[in-house]
Amino acid sequence: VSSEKDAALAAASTSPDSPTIFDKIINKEIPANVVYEDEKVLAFRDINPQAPVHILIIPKIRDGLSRLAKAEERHCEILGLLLYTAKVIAKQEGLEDGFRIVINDGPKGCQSVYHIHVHLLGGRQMEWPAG
Ligand code: D5M
Repeated sequence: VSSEKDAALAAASTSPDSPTIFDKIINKEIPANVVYEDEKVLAFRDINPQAPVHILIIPKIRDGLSRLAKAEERHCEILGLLLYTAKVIAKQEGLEDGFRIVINDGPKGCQSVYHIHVHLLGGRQMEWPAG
């Protein structure tokens, strides 16, 4: 029974339409360490950093973009803006020697929050291939 319950919980948490923790951050219901904000995009420090600089860049309106696999042509502008904002923040954070951008998609991509987000990682030497 408990595994059925776990499966149901997992399915609910990955449903494209369910609100995520990021909605609470956007609505200021829970605090976040915000490093950048404009009318379309919000960026804040990851709660579980994997590098000295680890920032998440998200659209304020999800518009069906729970994950990259759901992208449609209408999302091209916001997808470009997320990447451009990552570059702006990388400069703001002093990452002149380079940085890494990651988008995790779906269960095999290790996505845990189903509101699309770009990870900006920097401040240490990255390795390749990624795990
Ligand atoms: O990445 C989801 C990321 O979101 C993961 O690195 C932790 C981060 N996270 C989760 N909750 C919070 C809060 N409340 N503040 C800041 N960061 C948070 P994924 O690509 O989906 O695995």
